[in-house]
Amino acid sequence: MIQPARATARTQVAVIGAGPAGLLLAHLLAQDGIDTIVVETRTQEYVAARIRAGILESASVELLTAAGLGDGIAAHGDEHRGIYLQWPGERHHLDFVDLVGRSVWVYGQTQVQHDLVVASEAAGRAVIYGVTDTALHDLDTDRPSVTFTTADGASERIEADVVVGCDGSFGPSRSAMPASVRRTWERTYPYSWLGVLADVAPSTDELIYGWHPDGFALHSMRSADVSRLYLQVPNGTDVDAWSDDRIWDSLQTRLGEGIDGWSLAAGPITEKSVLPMRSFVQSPLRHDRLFLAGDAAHIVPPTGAKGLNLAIGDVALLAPALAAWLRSGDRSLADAYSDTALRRIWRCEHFSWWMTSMLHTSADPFDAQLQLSQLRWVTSSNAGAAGLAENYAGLPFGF
Ligand code: FAS
Ligand code: PHB
Repeated sequence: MIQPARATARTQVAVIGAGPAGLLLAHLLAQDGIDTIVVETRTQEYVAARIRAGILESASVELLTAAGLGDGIAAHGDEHRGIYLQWPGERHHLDFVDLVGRSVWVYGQTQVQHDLVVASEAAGRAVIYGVTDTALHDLDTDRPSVTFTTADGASERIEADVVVGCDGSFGPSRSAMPASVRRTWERTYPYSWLGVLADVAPSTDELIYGWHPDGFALHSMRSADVSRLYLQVPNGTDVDAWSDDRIWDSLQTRLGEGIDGWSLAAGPITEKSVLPMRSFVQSPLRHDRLFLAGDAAHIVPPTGAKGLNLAIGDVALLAPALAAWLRSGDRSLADAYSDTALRRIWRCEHFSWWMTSMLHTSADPFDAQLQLSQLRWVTSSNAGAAGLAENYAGLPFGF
């Protein structure tokens, strides 16, 4: 059968994935006069509706604000001085502003994604949703390209100077890196998170990370009227095996045991899902004309609230690097991108593993004593608390 001719478009940077990494990269490149086309396999509505991260580091807020994307954060974000760490009978507040001079912000990824889509549409940027068969070609030449099938079945090609994989954990970009140069590290944890969104005012002013013999629990939030909570559950947990009553009872036990005068307000659960816990890094983040950013390059367990912030951090490095290369031929930042990004990635990988290991319980009583000892130290030692604060509140993008 004669293949239909591919319609071909031409741009400077072809971006695969319209999640926060892809749309923020296109936004920042546009501010440097660099043209992009973004292709996305899901619909815009699907991407917008995904319930994911909830915490922005100060550096992320500063970058988004400087890029003209801060109005939503200023109007609806909630600045937090720190978090609570607790175990049965004890709850301790760590004040990041006192400890390291930086705060964090509660502003959901869905809100970040909304702000990026609004900015993208206002600028008339090309984002093609609903594509299939995405494939990357000629990445080791000066004419790399991306081919795909559009939602209405047309075969298309984008020719670019550079291709950036912002296609998350399951996109094609990772494996487009030649096996001869790529290296991966991975750790799967022996537990998952059951996450719920509930139409009820939070029962705390700042996030509570709770160690408990029954398992870890986290009280987060999305607004003054919406709570976001998580429970450690075994891998393979069927979310339907957890009734709303069972969820609220477990959360009350794990977050309230021995905390006099405190109780958890329950309310209608509007979303619940089970999230597996994984650490993953792929190196390098660049080979010839292919770059990786965000979850396409790394995954962290959400305990350290780093996933979205790492994606923003990668793009904060990559956008100026590509702009320098494509506008003035200066490749120095592009050549340094992978090594620079990986330093911060591994710091966040370690912190996310450390928080996860400290707070998630196993059947091993020796582990439990180690965890409680670490929690007592972190909440009573200025040095221990500052170490957690420095990492949670976020290190400079160039770290
Ligand atoms: P994303 O995965 O957001 O975006 C990648 C995009 O590429 C997707 O829209 C995908 O559809 C698209 N794509 C994939 N294959 C493609 C193809 N072949 N062609 C075209 N497009 C393709 N982080 C936290 O900090 N806290 C949390 O609580 C938290 N919860 C999470 C819950 C879940 C279920 C998941 C999956 C992640 C969670 N994360 C959390 C991490 C998350 O926030 C990511 O770090 C963040 O979405 C990273 O953004 P991107 O790199 O843009 O990847
Ligand atoms: C969230 O609000 O979704 C959230 C907050 C902190 C985390 C993980 C998730 O560590």
